[in-house]
Amino acid sequence: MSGFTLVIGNRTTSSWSLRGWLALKRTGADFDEVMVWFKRPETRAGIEAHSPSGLVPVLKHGDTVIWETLAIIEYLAELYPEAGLWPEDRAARAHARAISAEMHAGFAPLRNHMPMDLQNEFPGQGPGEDRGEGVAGDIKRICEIWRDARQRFGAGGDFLCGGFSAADIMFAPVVTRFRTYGVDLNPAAQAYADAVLDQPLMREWIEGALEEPPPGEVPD
Ligand SMILES: N[C@@H](CCC(=O)N[C@@H](CS)C(=O)NCC(=O)O)C(=O)O
Repeated sequence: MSGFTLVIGNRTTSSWSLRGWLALKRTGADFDEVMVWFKRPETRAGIEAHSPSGLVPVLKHGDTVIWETLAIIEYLAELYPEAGLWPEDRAARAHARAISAEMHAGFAPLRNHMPMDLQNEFPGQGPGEDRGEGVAGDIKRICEIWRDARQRFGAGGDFLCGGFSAADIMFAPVVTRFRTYGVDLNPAAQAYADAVLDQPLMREWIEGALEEPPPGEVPD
């Protein structure tokens, strides 16, 4: 047992939990999972019992408590360099870190107006539809990021910098949002999105989400 505990929210809607879980699963390490159900009277206390920021995911490793997804990724990348969370090539690694940081810090309109929901699809909300102020710009920038990374660093595989890396982990919830909200993508962006959705760990998370009760209806 490697002594990790990962505290997450429910799989259907917790996009940051998906990122932390993917990063930890990529290391191959065993871990215990603590799930805090969202939208319940006890949710706040449940998260605050583990998280100094009041947010999940949180990674616990012995006495070490790590919150903030990028810090979790960096911690795991140091412990498990062989997991390839960051690309080996320095330029690709810098690029992967830049786009991961951009994802982490930005795209508030997309997050607010297109929340992750792995149990539902909202068809008919095509590109001409009004998704909310700023969302179209976010989608455009994300597609640029994907195209640029794929062109410059993606030759070795199907993902942004070739192999499945932390950059793909950071964009994975966005891929699901594009599917949920029926965003039309150009063929290259769609091929990338399909590769992410077909990644085995992504499939495992989504299968778990589909087995959950609908958000708001949680088991006693
Ligand atoms: N900046 C944080 C964001 C974490 C975050 O926003 N987590 C959401 C879930 S996806 C949360 O814990 N929300 C608590 C709540 O809704 O009560 C990170 O990188 O981990």
